[in-house]
Amino acid sequence: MDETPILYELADGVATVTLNRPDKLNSFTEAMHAALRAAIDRAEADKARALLLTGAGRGFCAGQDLSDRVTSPGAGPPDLGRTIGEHYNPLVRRLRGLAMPVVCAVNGVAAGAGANIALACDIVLAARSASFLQAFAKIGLVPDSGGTYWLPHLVGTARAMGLAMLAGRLSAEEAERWGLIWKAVDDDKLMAEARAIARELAAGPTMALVAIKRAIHAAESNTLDEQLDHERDVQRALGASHDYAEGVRAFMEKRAAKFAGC
Ligand code: T3D
Repeated sequence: MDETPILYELADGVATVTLNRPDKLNSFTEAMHAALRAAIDRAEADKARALLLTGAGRGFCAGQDLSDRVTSPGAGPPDLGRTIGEHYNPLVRRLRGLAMPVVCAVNGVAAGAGANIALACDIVLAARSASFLQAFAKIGLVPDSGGTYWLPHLVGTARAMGLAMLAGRLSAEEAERWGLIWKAVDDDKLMAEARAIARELAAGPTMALVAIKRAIHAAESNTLDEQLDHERDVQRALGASHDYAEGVRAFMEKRAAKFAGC
């Protein structure tokens, strides 16, 4: 049994959450899902202003732990719809909806749901040696955890089809070139760079950062007119925030702003 399938640490307003089943490339068990939910709850209760997600060991996450999916003769098939509905989909929705920026440091291979959970985060950095693998077709499944949504939106239909159907590895550098992730980083600099970005975001105007996240996601389905109206409404609300007043004051006084996140 895993004692601590998820590690949690809070420093400088950043909640760092580490997937911690390194011997199995941090693949998901039900216990790990539960521990991850609890860690995100804790980040919210701690009033963290940014979340940093990464993996322990040489992998980021290899998706579902397939040893939990081996059926014995005579037993019925596993209900994958249940686990997706109870665990993976709520996790993706939570990361996308979380009221703080989410940085993902992909430290090694990200396969299956592991790849798509990384893509659900707001800013994705990957070690140069890391790779992304839509492993699903290799085991007779379709990309889940948002995979069939992220791929065409991020890299276009042709590349989405190739990645999903051929289920080959995409290097971190190619993922950056294709626009799947923000940046590939030298392995030995990954965590320092990811922490620096997370700390910068945690010291930033949280309300505005969360509004940016939501506005950019809204643009995936809005028309230009709807998006212009959305920007007007959000800007009106932000114009009444402490951080906007502080940002303007700091600019006029030629000093760094001290954002409070409200
Ligand atoms: O089921 C549901 O609820 C529906 C939801 C599904 C979501 C999904 O994610 S389905 C897709 C599941 N994931 C995969 O199909 C990926 C399986 N893993 C791999 O293809 C390879 O491990 C990798 C390409 C990711 C990495 O390859 P490599 O050669 O670097 O490492 P390895 O030797 O294959 O793996 C190292 C160990 O981790 C190994 O254990 P061992 O032999 O040393 O004891 C391997 O069995 C284990 N491991 C890796 N991935 C998984 C896993 N064990 C269980 N489940 C895994 N997904």
